[in-house]
Amino acid sequence: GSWLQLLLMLPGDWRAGWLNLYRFWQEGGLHNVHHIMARKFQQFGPIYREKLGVNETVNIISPRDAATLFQAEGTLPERFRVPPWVAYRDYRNKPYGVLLKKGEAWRSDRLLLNKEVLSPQAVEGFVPLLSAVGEDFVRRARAQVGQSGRERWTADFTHELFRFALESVCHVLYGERLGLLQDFVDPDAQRFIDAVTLMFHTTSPMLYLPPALLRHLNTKTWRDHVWAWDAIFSQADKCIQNVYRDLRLQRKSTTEYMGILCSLIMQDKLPLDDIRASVTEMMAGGVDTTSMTLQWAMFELARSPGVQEQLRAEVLAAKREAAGDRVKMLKTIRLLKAAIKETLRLHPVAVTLQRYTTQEVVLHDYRIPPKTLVQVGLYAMGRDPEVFPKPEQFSPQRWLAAGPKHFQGLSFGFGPRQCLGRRIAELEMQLFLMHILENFKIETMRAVEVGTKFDLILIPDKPIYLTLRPL
Ligand code: HEM
Ligand code: 2DC
Repeated sequence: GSWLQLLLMLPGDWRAGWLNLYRFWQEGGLHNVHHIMARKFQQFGPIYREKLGVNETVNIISPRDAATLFQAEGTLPERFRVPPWVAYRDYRNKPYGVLLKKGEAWRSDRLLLNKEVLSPQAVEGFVPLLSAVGEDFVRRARAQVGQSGRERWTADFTHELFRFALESVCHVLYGERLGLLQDFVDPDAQRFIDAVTLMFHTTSPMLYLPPALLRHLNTKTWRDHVWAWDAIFSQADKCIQNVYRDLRLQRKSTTEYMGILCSLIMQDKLPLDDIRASVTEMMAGGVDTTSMTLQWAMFELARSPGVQEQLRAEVLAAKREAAGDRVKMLKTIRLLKAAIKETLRLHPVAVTLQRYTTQEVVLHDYRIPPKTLVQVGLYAMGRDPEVFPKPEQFSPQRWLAAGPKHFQGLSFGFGPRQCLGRRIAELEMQLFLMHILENFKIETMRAVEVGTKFDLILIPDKPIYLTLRPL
């Protein structure tokens, strides 16, 4: 009774879910989820209730409320399960990986994966693998500079970075190179990249519909979505089969690190189907996320030459001191790490973080009942002047200054359900930027304003042109 009453008091548009969805659609909400949320926080204050289609949520923006939410999440946290992703797996009878699993089944898989993917020991082994891909990018960029005949390389780097990101994640997953930073690009790999982009793109129009309805709809969006996941699963399966075969035929050298998949197979603790499901998710999750973040990072550094110089000085000093030892270098590049955090503050991949409450929580004096879907407006929080003074300023230094940073850096989520690929992503981005800063000046043409578009993940709303100029 009292729960209901308190929920009823929450501000927001939550009475007419379908009408709200219709309005949302009309307003062009599909690609503007982040702007609409920011506006609702302005209109309703730091907590509001909403209903879109079948989805009811309570939305919060302050780090304090986020802390309350996450501290009450328990040992089996659950986030919003993206309906079309669930619907695809049920339709094709594919197993869920950690991304979509729930309860104890999620937890046991996740604990085994954490050891191979997230633990400090495992992660140190990724350094040479990811650094090598960064070096290849530099080599390719130098070749492009040479070909241009103009002492620089100017381009929209989207596709180059997609290939860099897929090459990186596959190197750590499979211990093998795909060769995507060469002139000839394997068409199957390119198809995988296109499929991941299409998969994200076709997810957003179906986000607010129930999974049961989705596969009975024979719309183009659903068919494209199925095509995209099919392409993702079949390409990942090929990579997995290759490794499996090499392992059986003892073609893998046992002296060097052989990759996450090999370790998981040899440990023999997780059934092969579950390994495959989660490795497929990691391969797909490793493309658009890091590449878009790197693109934003280079854009911000191009627009703030002063910050760029500071970072370069830090990286070059670290290199001298560590005599080129990348593991050592990574321990001293504080400002570069802060620059990545700062990039993700302004340009988060995930518009929100979400959790289903398992017990009553009190957020801003409202009692929220169990089983409520609560969303932390990550994009809105990153641009809230109450949380980040002068939010429009790109200032990595703000992360190093004194003062509380409690629940402010949430770009990879929080707790046991946080991003599984976090350490891979961070290392990959740190090493990439280290190599770039050691070799090139990053410039951008004019003061072109680039906005943000929601395409399930947040991406630039227009192409970004960048110039790399050898130092
Ligand atoms: C989950 C962000 C890169 C794989 C998540 C979540 C966020 C996130 C916010 C939800 C966390 C939560 O609910 O608390 C990012 C960002 C990335 C990135 C900002 C890069 C800039 C990657 C990469 C991989 C990956 C490279 C694969 C290697 C996953 C998986 C999950 C996840 C599998 C689901 C984990 C689970 O439910 O147990 N990511 N991600 N992500 N991410 Fe990432
Ligand atoms: C999208 O309202 C908007 O890391 C929804 O690497 C709420 C929501 C739920 C889950 C989020 C999703 C949003 C954005 C993309 C995320 C996803 C969880 C994991 C996924 C943040 C905010 C991502 C990109 C993974 C994707 C792995 C996949 C390709 C197998």
